[in-house]
Order: sequence, then structure tokens, then C-alpha cells
Amino acid sequence: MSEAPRALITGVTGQDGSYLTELLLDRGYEVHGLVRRSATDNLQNLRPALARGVLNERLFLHFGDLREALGLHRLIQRIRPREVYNLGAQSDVALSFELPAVTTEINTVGTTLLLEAVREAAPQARFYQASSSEMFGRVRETPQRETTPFYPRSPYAASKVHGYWMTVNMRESWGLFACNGILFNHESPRRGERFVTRKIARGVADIARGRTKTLTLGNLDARRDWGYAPEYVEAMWRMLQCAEPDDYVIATGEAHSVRDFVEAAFAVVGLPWQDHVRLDERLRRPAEVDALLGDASKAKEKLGWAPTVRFEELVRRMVEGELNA
Ligand code: NAP
Ligand code: F7E
Repeated sequence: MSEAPRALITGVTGQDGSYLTELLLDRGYEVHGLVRRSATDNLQNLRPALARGVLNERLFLHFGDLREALGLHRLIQRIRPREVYNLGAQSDVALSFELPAVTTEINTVGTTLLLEAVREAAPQARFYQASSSEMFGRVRETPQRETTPFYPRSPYAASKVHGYWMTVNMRESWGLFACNGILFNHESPRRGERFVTRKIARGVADIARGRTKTLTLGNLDARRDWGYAPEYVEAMWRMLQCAEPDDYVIATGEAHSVRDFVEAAFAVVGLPWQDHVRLDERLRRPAEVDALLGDASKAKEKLGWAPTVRFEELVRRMVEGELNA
């Protein structure tokens, strides 16, 4: 009997980490997740995976942190994964303006330490880096593709540019099978509560249930290319199954404003959004990314990947997710 392929996921408790865990378990993997110690429950997103009853059989959770070099090295040496998915990050763009050093430490130093641990302890492993459309920032061309130059507009984006180039550099210097997925915004009912789509979905559900009357937001004009997270983790996996390592944009090719999202979300519960939405200047960022739109034709051609969940459906799933919570 052949051994199950082994994968290590950093950021396993996050939105993407939890969906990727389920996808890999479905495909017969033994999944190892790096989990930060937390005083409160941070395993919420992993409940469906844990409910499969395979903890410590096919799903293993290890305490650790991306800043703990020796811990990463020891873990990789011990489990010798075939695939490593680096999804761990301080991923909150707004917060990165308040925590630039912590964001840099986790996203930049952390990524570097993980790549170094892979190079030393499992150089044959395939490595996925969670790069971001935020790297395009003040965009140099539209739509954005793999060749579009970066112009980061936040400490978060700057840290991700460093992670991107470290990944390319490890590939070119040491021959690591290392890929960047340049993923545009992707959402789901498991999205972190501070991100705008989840905040809107929850606000709308609370208003519909009479728990509150208002939803307070910042910039309604920002435009994003929003996709559905479970489809995006499929793209991550496909990148690591290719014959050669490469970098790919993953996006829907459709952009909407935050206002469009608000309008569509209130439409799900049949309420007029103008009666409930308040604006607060304090929720605006020191520097904004005005509009992102991705061109995922390379992923379509080389990975056979294409999104199916479109904007209206995504909004509906998120609002219904909150109403059923
Ligand atoms: P998320 O829900 O915020 O999850 C982030 C994960 O990183 C959590 O599991 C978190 O653990 C973990 N983490 C934070 N600091 C860590 C540290 N010092 N050591 C180890 N783990 C740490 O993010 P996501 O939406 O799933 O996104 C996954 C990755 O893709 C992130 O790197 C993000 O920057 C990137 N990305 C996301 C999007 C998007 O639209 N979602 C788009 C492009 C790129 P705790 O649970 O303990 O906080
Ligand atoms: O903001 C505007 C805000 O925080 C989207 C991360 O996963 O995707 C995410 O970053 C837009 C911005 O996501 C509020 O100004 C208005 O223009 O949901 P967000 P993000 O900054 O695009 C990328 C791809 C990542 O890589 C990141 O890790 O919405 N906006 N009013 C607001 N945003 C928030 N959070 N809250 C508001 O009240």
C-alpha cells in the first residue's frame, strides 16, 4: 500500500487554511496544520474538518508560529511534507497600518524562515506562497496579470511583495519547486469578521433580525474582484501538481464596488440599504487601493482553473451564511 501524500499548511485556522484542509483530506492527504496558541477558540473554521473524526489519524495540528525558526525546521524535518502551503499571515490590510512591524515580521520574516526550513529539511517539497492582488496597489495596468508591476499601498502589501520575491528567489537560486498564487479577494461565510464582505453580510443579517439598525462603513467606492474561497484553494492545489513551478493570478475578471456589495446584500433580505448604512471617515485607510481587476487567463490555460461562483451568488451565500449562523 502506498503512503498518503503529506501536506503542511500554515494558517490552517484561517478561511483558506480550513477549506484547503478539507480539499486535501478529500484527496487522500495526511494534513498537518500549524496552529498558534490562543487564549480563546481559534479552531472555529476547522470544525467541519474536525467533525470527520480523523484528528491524529489523517489530520494533525501542531503548535507553532511563523517567527519560530527552529520550530519550523524541526516540524518540517519530522513530517517531511510533499507540499507546503504558506497561508499564515497578518492578513488585515487596515490593521497593517497600525501594526507595520508585526505585519512585516510575520509575513516577510516568517515566509523567509519557512522557505529556509524547506530548503534545509525538505528541499524536494513543493511550496505555495499566498501572494496577493494587494501587491498591485496603485495599479499600473488594468486588468492585472502576472507581468503587471507591483505598487504596494500598505505595510501588508509591501510585506507580501517581499514574500513574493523570496519565493521566486528560492526557486531561481536553489531550485525549489516554489509557486506564487497571486489571489484576488476571495470570500465565504468563513471570512474573517473584519473584512468588508463579512462585515456587510453580518450587518445585513443583524438588521434583518432586528438586532441593530445601522451598518457603519468607510469607502464605498473601492472596487474589488471578489471570488469564492473554496474555488480558490483548488487553484492553489493545482499549482503544486504542475510539471514546473510558476506564478499565477487567480481572479474572476469581474469587479464591483463596496457599494454594489452593500446593495446586493440588502437586496437579499429585501431592505433599502440607504436607510441603514452610515459612513465613518475613520474607517478610511491612510492610502487606499481604489480598483482591482484580475486576468486569470494563464491559470485557465495552464491549470484548467476557472471560477463558477459569480458576484450575486457569492453575496447571497454570505448573507444566508449569517442568517443561518
Ligand atoms: P486569514 O483568515 O486571516 O488566516 C490567516 C491565518 O494565519 C490564520 O490561521 C492565523 O492564525 C495565521 N497566522 C497569523 N499569524 C501567524 C503567525 N505568526 N504564525 C503562524 N500563523 C499565523 O487569511 P485567509 O483569508 O485565509 O488568507 C490566507 C492567506 O492568503 C493569507 O496569507 C492572506 O494574506 C493571503 N491572501 C488572502 C486573500 C483573501 O482574499 N482571502 C487574497 C490574497 C492573499 P490565527 O487563527 O491564530 O489568527
Ligand atoms: O477591504 C473598503 C476598504 O478589508 C476591501 C485581505 O484578504 O483582500 C483583503 O484585503 C475594501 C477596501 O479587504 C470598510 O477600504 C469600506 O477598499 O475587505 P477588505 P482588502 O483590503 O481588499 C486582499 C486580496 C488580501 O490579500 C488581504 O489579506 O473595502 N471598506 N468600508 C472597508 N473595509 C473594511 N475592512 N471595513 C469597512 O468598514
